[in-house]
Amino acid sequence: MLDARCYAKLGLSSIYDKVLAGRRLSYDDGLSLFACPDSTALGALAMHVRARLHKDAVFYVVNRQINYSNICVNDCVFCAFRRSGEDEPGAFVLSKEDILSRLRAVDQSPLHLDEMHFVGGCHPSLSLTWFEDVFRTVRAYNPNIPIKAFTPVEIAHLANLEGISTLETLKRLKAVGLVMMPGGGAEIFDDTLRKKICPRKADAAAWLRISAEAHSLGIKTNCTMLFGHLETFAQRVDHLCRLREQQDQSGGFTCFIPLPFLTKNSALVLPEDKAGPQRGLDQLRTVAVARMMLDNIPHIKAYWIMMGAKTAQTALWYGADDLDGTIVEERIGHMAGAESSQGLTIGELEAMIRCSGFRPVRRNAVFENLAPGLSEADHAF
Ligand code: V47
Repeated sequence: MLDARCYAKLGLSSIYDKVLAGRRLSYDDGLSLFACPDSTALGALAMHVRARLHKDAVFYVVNRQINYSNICVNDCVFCAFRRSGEDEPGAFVLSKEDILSRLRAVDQSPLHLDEMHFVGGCHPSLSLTWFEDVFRTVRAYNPNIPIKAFTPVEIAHLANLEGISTLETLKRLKAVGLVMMPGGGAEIFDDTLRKKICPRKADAAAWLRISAEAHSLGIKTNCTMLFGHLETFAQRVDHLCRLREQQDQSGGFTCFIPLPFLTKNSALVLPEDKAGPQRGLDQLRTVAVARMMLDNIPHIKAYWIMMGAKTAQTALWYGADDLDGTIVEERIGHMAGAESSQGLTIGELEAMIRCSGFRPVRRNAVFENLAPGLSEADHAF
């Protein structure tokens, strides 16, 4: 599969050499990869990197997503989830009791939660104190459920509402149990495009700075890129390079999640040349390029909610090593037309992984392996 002659024909000899030697790819290499017409060749190289890091393991988490509200002061053009106020059809805000009853429902099932993933809009009045109270209530109910919550954008918003620094906000949230932050809100870092698609959101510099602050406190975070909208390949590569640079400095990114833009109910209408059926293959190519460029970020997630289960399975052969989890309930992707189900059982996730030729490994919110002790002999490749 990894035949040097094939990569020479594609003009990718130097990239091939670098990947095999574990050397860093440049910005220009990233552009060459996106320009390469042979997706299988990209996938095979990315697989080499992924196998070196994780052998045949594919990680999943038993989690419960809770979207606390979709009322949001930001007005991102792509977002189908956001509502401007309580009176708008489809707007919701969960009460503390709603949140607890969602957790109880899962907890009373045979599932044993390894992550509560808590995320929503930047609500105009839900305060830091209210969230502290929610987390205390969750921990009083069950102190063993790791809390993953708030993107850097939500942290910036909460700090602003409270009139304190983002670092202080993170410290207060850590004190009430925050162990992990999701990677949303990164969208695309390029300033000009960011101003067009999410003009009111914290900018790229703020997003990166807040991630670094979390890292400095020992809070692990993820990172994302929203792609398949108006961005160019150059803007994607720039986004990946900025994440890689930040990771060199602060080191706390655990997983990168490429999020394919879902178009339904979105005010962002794509031009014809961007909207066609080529989008599926583009997802796989983006996973592969990300795996090769992000040499300092351990995991790449194929988020089955947004990609759909079939593409997510295929992405495992293009460099992804994580599928996220059981989820149970999801709104951001589904309000934008995601055709995936709301949740998957452990059995379904494990079957998805095994049928793709990989070995399922259950992990917790911070990517600790919950089934340690497997020997090298267990690895298929
Ligand atoms: O920031 C919004 C994206 C993100 C659309 O860190 C859309 O483990 C596609 O970041 N089409 C939130 N994407 C979700 C997110 C996430 C999800 C799962 C796991 C993790 C993690 C993070 O969803 C937003 C935005 O980039 N988004 N609208 C849309 N129409």
